[in-house]
Amino acid sequence: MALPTLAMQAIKNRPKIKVSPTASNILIASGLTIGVFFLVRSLVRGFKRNHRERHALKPGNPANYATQLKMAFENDNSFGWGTNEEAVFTTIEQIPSASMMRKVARAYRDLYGSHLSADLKSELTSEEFAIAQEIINLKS
Ligand SMILES: [Ca+2]
Repeated sequence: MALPTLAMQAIKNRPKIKVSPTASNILIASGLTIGVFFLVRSLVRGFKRNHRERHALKPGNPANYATQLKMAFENDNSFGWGTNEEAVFTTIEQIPSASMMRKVARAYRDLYGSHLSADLKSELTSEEFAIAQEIINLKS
C-alpha cells in the first residue's frame, strides 16, 4: 500500500530521536532495576504464600483461620457461589485475641493477595458486616 507523497516526505524528514550512550545505559539500568524489583517481590510473595500454606492445616494458626474464612466466603452451596455467613461468624468468634485477629488479616493477605476487611465487606450484607465488626472489636 503506497502512502501519499506528502506523508512519505514527512516520514523521511522527521527528526531522528538520538539516544546518547549514557541515556541508553541509564534506560537499561533502570529497566534492570525494575525487573529485579518485580522478581524479588514475586519471590518474597511466593515465599510468604508457601510459608502460610504449610501452616494452613494447623488449628489455631493464623493461616488456618484465614483459610477457613476464605472457604466460608467461597464455598457454601452446590452452585459454588454465595457465602457461608454462619461459618464466617463462627471462625471470627474462635479467633482468641485482637493480636491474633491482626495476624489472621496478615496471613489472609499473604495467601490471597487481598484485604480481609475488604473481602468481609463484599461477602457480607451491611448488617452482617456490622455484626462481624462488633465481634472483632470486642476482642482484647
Ligand atoms: Ca461468596
